[in-house]
Amino acid sequence: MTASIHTTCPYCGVGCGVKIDGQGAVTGDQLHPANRGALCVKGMALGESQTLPNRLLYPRVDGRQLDWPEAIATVATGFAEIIKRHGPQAVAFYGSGQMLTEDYYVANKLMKGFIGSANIDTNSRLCMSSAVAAHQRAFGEDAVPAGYEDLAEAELVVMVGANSAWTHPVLFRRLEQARAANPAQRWIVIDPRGTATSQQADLHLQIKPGSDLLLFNGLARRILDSASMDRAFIEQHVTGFAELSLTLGGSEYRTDKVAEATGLTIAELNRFYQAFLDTPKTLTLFCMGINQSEQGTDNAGAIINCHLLTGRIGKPGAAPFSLTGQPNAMGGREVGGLANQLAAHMDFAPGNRDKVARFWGSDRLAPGPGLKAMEMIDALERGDIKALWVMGSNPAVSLPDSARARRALEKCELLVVSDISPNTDTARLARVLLPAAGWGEKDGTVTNSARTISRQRPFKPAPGAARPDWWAICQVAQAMGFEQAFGFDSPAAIFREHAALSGFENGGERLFDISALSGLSDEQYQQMTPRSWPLAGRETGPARLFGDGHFATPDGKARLHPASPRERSEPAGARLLLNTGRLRDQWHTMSRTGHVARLMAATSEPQAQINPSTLSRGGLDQALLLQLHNERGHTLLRVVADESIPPGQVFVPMHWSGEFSSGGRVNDLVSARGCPTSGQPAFKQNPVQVVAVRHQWQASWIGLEAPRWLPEWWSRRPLASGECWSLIDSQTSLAEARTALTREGSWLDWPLPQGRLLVGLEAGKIQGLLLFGQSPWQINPEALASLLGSTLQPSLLLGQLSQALAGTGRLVCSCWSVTEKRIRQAIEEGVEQLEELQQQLKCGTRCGSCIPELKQLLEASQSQSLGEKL
Ligand SMILES: Nc1nc2c(c(=O)[nH]1)N[C@H]1C(S)=C(S)[C@@H](COP(=O)(O)OP(=O)(O)OC[C@H]3O[C@@H](n4cnc5c(=O)[nH]c(N)nc54)[C@H](O)[C@@H]3O)O[C@H]1N2
Ligand SMILES: Nc1nc2c(c(=O)[nH]1)N[C@H]1C(S)=C(S)[C@@H](COP(=O)(O)OP(=O)(O)OC[C@H]3O[C@@H](n4cnc5c(=O)[nH]c(N)nc54)[C@H](O)[C@@H]3O)O[C@H]1N2
Ligand code: SF4
Ligand SMILES: [Mo]
Repeated sequence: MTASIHTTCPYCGVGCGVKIDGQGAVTGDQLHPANRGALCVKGMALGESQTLPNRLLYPRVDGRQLDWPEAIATVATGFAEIIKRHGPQAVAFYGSGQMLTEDYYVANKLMKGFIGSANIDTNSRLCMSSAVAAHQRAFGEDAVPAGYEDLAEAELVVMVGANSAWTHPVLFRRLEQARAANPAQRWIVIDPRGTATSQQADLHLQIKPGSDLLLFNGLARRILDSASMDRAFIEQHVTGFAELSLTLGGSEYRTDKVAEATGLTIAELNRFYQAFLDTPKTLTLFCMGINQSEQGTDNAGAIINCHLLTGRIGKPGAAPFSLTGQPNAMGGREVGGLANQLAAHMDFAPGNRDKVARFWGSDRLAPGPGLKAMEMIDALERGDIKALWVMGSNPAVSLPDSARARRALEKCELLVVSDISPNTDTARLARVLLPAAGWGEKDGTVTNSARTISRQRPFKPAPGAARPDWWAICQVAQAMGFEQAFGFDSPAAIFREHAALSGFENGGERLFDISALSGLSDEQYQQMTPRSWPLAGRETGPARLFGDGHFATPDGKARLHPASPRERSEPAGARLLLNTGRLRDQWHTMSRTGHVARLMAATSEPQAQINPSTLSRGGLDQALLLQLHNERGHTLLRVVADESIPPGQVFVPMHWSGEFSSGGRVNDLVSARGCPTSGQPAFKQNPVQVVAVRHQWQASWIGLEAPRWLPEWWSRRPLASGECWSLIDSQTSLAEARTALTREGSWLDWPLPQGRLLVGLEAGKIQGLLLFGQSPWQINPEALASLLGSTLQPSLLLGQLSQALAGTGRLVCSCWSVTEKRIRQAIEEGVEQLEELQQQLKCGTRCGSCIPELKQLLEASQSQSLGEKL
C-alpha cells in the first residue's frame, strides 16, 4: 500500500490540510494547523469533483488541437510581435488566487521583470485588494495581524460582511468549538441579510447596505469618549490621532445619526458599541461585504482604526482579521501579483525597483504600476491591449459588467486561456487554450488567511497533455528569449528563488521574509510541513503580528486614517438593491463544483431571493421567473421568496454561467465602479429593476443528453446518472414546445394531475423523460433518472414517477442527502436536540457544514411552539 499524501484543499482561504490515502480517499489532515482533521462539504467532495467531464487535455489554437511546442510558439511569437509593434504595455496577464505561489511567481517575474509591463493583475483585485490597501495604509505592509489561534482566545467575535458558516466553514466550526468551550464568547454579525452565520449570532445587525463605514466611525467616536481608548498605545505606536478625532467630531457620527443612516435602532447600536468597548479580547473578522464596496479600503480602514484606538492588535484574541477568499490569495499577495505591487511585498519605489532588477538580473523592469483588472477591460475595449493571457479565472463571468467584459475579451487579438476545462465562458472566447494540470496533479505551495504556507502535493498524473501552469509560463518565457531567468526545472527551484527574493537586502524592512527557506533541498521542499511567516530564521513564524507595537512603516508606527462616507454615486430610487454572494456548496463559476450531483442538489437553479412582501407589493408573487435588468444588462432568474432578505433588496448567487444556465449571469447587472483606492468593484450594491415573466409553460427534462431544443430559459444540473434540465418559456405555446422537444424518436405520453409525462424511447430503451406542467413542482429527478437507459416497464415507471412527484424538498445535508422535509418530519415527531437529529438521520455528522442550518430548523420550530404556547 502506498503511504498517504498530505496536501491542501484547493477551495477557500481557510487552507485546510487534506490527506489522500492509498485508495485515493479524501479525509481531513489531523496534523494540519488550519483544520486539525476537519473538512467542509466542498473539501469532502474533492474525490467526486476530480472526474471533470470534458477535461481540456491538449493545447488548442483556433479550435485545432496542437502539440505543446506549437502552442508555446504561437503564444511566444504572438506576444513578441505585439510587443515589437506596440510596446510592452499592449500585452497583459490576468491571474488568480487559485494559482500556486510558484505559478504566480514566474508569471509576475515574466511580466514585470522581463516583458517590462506591470499589466499583470488577478481576480484578487475583485476579492482582497481593499483589505490589501487598508493594511498597507495602516501597517505599512500587507500583513494580516491575526492567526487562527485567536478564534479560541477571543471573547467577542464581530463578523462583518462575512457569511463564514458557508464560505469559511471550517473556520466557523472552530468558532463554534471556541464558543462551546468558552460560553463567555459572544458573536455579533453585521450583514444586511439573514444568513446561516447571522442565525448563530448573539446579535445580528441588519444594516443598510453600504453603511459599514458610518457604523465603525460611530464606534470609533464612542471609543474616543470611553475608558477603552488605549492612550499609552496610541502615544507610543500610532500616528494620525488628531486628524481622526477631528473627522469623528462630525455630528454624523453621533449614535442617533448613525442609527438613522444605518437603519439600526439606537438600542442595537448601543449593544454593539458597549460590547466592543467592554471586551478587550475582540476579534473583528471581515470579508466581501466590507471589501467589495465603493469605499472598500475605507471600510476596512475604519475597522482597523477601532482596533488601533483600543490597542487591540497583536494580542491574543484581539485583532482585525481580514479573511482571504481563495486558497492562495495570500500567496499571490506575497509574490506581488497585483498590478500596483512589484514583488515580495515591495512596491515600485525607485529603491525597490533597483533591488528587484539586480536580483532578477533584468534591465527591462516595468517602470511603474500597471493596469488593474477593470482598467485592463477598458484597455482591451480601446484596443490598447492586444494580447491577454488568462490563468485560473473565468473573467467572462466573474468580472463586473460582464457582458461588456465579454465583448472586450472577444475583441482581443490574442486571448490565451490556461484552464482545466474548455467549456468555461472565458475558454470559449480564447484563441489559444492551454491545458493545465489541476488539483491533485500539481505541485507547489499556497498560503492561507493566517499566513500559513502549505504544500499542495500531486497524487496522480495529469491526464492527456495537461501541464502545470508554471511550466507553461517558463516555456513561453524561454521561447521569448529569456532562457536563463526561466530555466527552472521544478516548483522547488522556483520556491527557493521566491524565498530568497523575500529576504534580499531586506534588513528587517519587510515582514514578509521567508528567506530561511531559500536553501531547502528538493527533498526538504517535498517534506515541508505547514509554517507561518514571518520566519526570519525561525522554523515557523509567530501566529500573530505587531505584538511589540512595532509596525512596518518608516517610523514604526501604525497610521490611523480618517475617512467619511461619500455620496452614493447611484441612488437606489424606487428600484431594488441587488446583493450578490456565495452558496454553501458551490465554488465561484462552478467549473469545479457544478458537475458534482451532490453539490448541485441543495440549490440547483440560478435564483433571485426576495422578501415575500416585496414580491407581493410588486405583483411578482405568481411569477416563476423574474427578469432583473438595469442600464447594463438583464438576466432571468427563478424567483424564491425568502424572509431573510430585507424588503427592497434582492440576493442573487454569483455562481451561474452560460455553461449551466441561460440566465443567472448576475455580473451582467453589476457596475464596474468600485473603491477608487483599491480598484475593487462594488459587487454587493447595484440597483436593478425587476419584472415578472409571464410564462406559457414549464418543464423538467431528465435525460442522458441535452434536450433537443432549448427555450427562453433553461438551467441544468447533473444527477447520479444523466442530467435534469429545467425549462421555462414565455414565448412559445405548450404545443409548439412539445413539438420542438419531441421531434425525433418515439414518445409515450401520460397525463398527470398537474401536467403530462412524455417518455422518449430509442430501441425500446428510455432516453429521456419530459414532465410538462403549468405550476411549479418540486420533483425528485433522481427517482426518474434511475430509469434512463433501461427498457420501459410501465409498473416500474409509475412507481418511480410517484416517488419523483412526491418531491424531496430542499437538500440540507449534502453529505448524507438529507432533505429539509425529512428534518422537519423528525422535528414534528419530537426531536428537539441537534444530537438526536444527527443520530436519527445522520445529517450533519460528516463535514458538519449544515449544522448551522440544522440548528436553525430546530430553533425555528422551538420558537414557533413557544409562540403557540404564549
Ligand atoms: N461555498 C463557497 N465558499 C467560498 C467561496 C465560494 O465560491 N463558495 N469563495 C471564496 C472566496 S474567493 C471568497 S472572496 C469568500 C467570500 O466570503 P464571504 O465574504 O463570506 O461571502 P459572500 O457571500 O460573498 O459575502 C458575504 C456577505 O456580505 C454581505 N453583505 C452584502 N452587502 C453588505 C454590506 O453593505 N455590509 C455588510 N456588512 N455586509 C454585506 C452579504 O449579504 C453576504 O452575506 O468565500 C470563499 N469561500
Ligand atoms: N457578483 C459577484 N461576482 C463576483 C464576486 C461576488 O461576490 N459577486 N466575487 C468575486 C471574487 S471575491 C472572486 S475571488 C472571483 C472568482 O471568480 P473566478 O476567478 O472566475 O473564479 P473561478 O470560477 O474559480 O475560476 C477559476 C478557473 O480556473 C480553472 N482552474 C481550476 N484549476 C486550475 C488550474 O490548476 N490551473 C488553471 N490554469 N486553471 C484552473 C477553473 O476551471 C476556472 O475556470 O469572483 C468575483 N466575482
Ligand atoms: S473550509 Fe472547506 S473549502 Fe475551505 S479549505 Fe477547508 S475544506 Fe476547503
Ligand atoms: Mo474571492
